[in-house]
Amino acid sequence: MLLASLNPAAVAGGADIGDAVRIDGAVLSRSDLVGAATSVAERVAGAGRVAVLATPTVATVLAVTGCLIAGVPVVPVPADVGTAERRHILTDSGAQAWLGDQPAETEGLPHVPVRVHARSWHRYAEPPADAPALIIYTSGTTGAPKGVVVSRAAIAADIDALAEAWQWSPDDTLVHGLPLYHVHGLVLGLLGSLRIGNRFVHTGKPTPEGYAAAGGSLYFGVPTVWSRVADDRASAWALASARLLVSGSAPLPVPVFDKLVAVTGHRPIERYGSTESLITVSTRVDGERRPGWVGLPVAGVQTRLVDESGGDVVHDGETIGRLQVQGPTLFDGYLNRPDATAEVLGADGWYRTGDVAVIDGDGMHRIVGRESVDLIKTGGFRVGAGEIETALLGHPGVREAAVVGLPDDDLGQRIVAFIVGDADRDALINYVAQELSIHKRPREVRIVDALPRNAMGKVLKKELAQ
Ligand code: MLC
Ligand code: AMP
Repeated sequence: MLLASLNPAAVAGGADIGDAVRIDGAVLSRSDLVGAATSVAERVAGAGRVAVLATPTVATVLAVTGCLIAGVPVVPVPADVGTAERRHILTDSGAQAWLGDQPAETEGLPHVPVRVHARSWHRYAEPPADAPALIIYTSGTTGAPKGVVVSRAAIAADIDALAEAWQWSPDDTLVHGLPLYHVHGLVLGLLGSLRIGNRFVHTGKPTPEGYAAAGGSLYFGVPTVWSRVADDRASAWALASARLLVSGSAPLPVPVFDKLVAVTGHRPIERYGSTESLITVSTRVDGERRPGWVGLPVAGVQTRLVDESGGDVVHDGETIGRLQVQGPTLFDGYLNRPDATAEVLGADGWYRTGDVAVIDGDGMHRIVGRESVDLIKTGGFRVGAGEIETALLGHPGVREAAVVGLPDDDLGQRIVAFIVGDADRDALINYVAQELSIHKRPREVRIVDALPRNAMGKVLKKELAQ
């Protein structure tokens, strides 16, 4: 069973915990979760796909859980989504309804609210393991985001592998304040907790104060969050009593790792993955936690490094290769995009991550960077330069646009747009926030006379980045 801790028999048999989920000021017991989510399941059973505006609320928790009970694939929609991106996700996914919190604009679809106090004790048969659980939209270097089809089996395999690496158990209290529309917050944080059976606390926003007040044993954060925690000594000290701090979704800078050790006493666990592969590499509770390195493949996963012609790259800790991964945690493909799927997922089952890495003689992995400058990681969010450029070109004041990710102490990379045209900088930032999503907005707009281009007319992004 994917959400093993919600097995009605176990809950009825006394395996309930009174505060299984804490979110947005509400508390749900295990029995509340089963009863209310099954009631949601009764209302959506038989639907092809439903969209959930993934705000951090009880409604979102019950909507996602209810769909997983009924075997209805969920399309999580970013809580801060804008107009064009919302329309794209709904059209591309073919979602038939909105479930849970009400979106600003329904795009003509029915909205089904979640009744938090309704209960059903109907018992659904467990859907097939290879059935899709989630369709998570994620950015590529160009074009609109693609829907990554993630199966129930992939989620189960990933959570189990991480539980083994981290000694994650029902005794844990897992705390995070990350978005519930990506792998980190949703798959690992929420679904992980509902599979393992630990208490789950969502802090609303991932603030140092929120983390300090939550009294957890297991904390998840992106590097931006850990950097902010490390700079807040009082909050950081409150995490000293935790069991494990885990960082992922983007590179954890070595100085932040070192500072966390100094202020919390913890050497954080680092783990690496993606929407397409889920989490494939991690340091272990019982293993070395080396700053700047993301660890070993988790149980069931294989990795390899290849050169430009596909040949094996030596594992000497120095020679850089393109990282590929294989195993039970991989996605099924991009929805409606066999072409894009074939580009990254070989017939041999290896997923080409687009990341470049080194592996040392002990199998430890270090992520060196991305193959393409056009995929930006900002605050742990993956954002394609192309989608922002396309959005900006839709503004009447923009003639040319080039977007790059520049190094940023807080966000890792910050989105910077270079514009040829005549427009107000703040208006352009707001325009992207309203069209795509707030977290995809450029943090900075620079108006230039011309973009540097090569003889073929291609923008020289490396020059812009300097
Ligand atoms: C700012 N705001 C605006 C705005 N500018 N609102 C409207 N229009 C504008 N132009 C508002 C926002 O709504 C928000 O309000 C507030 O300003 C701050 O927003 P922000 O600047 O975006 O927040 P920031 O502090 O920069 O966010 C940092 C962060 C965030 C770390 C909290 O980046 C984050 O949550 N990152 C997590 C990403 C993640 O989970 N990635 C996992 C991908 S899965 P208000 O009121 O809402 O605060 C993956 C796999 C794996 O990668 O390996 O894990
Ligand atoms: P996403 O699909 O949003 O999960 O983004 C996946 C990408 O995030 C990966 O391909 C990496 O580029 C990056 N990433 C995730 N975790 C790490 C990590 N621990 N260190 C470095 N990069 C990471």
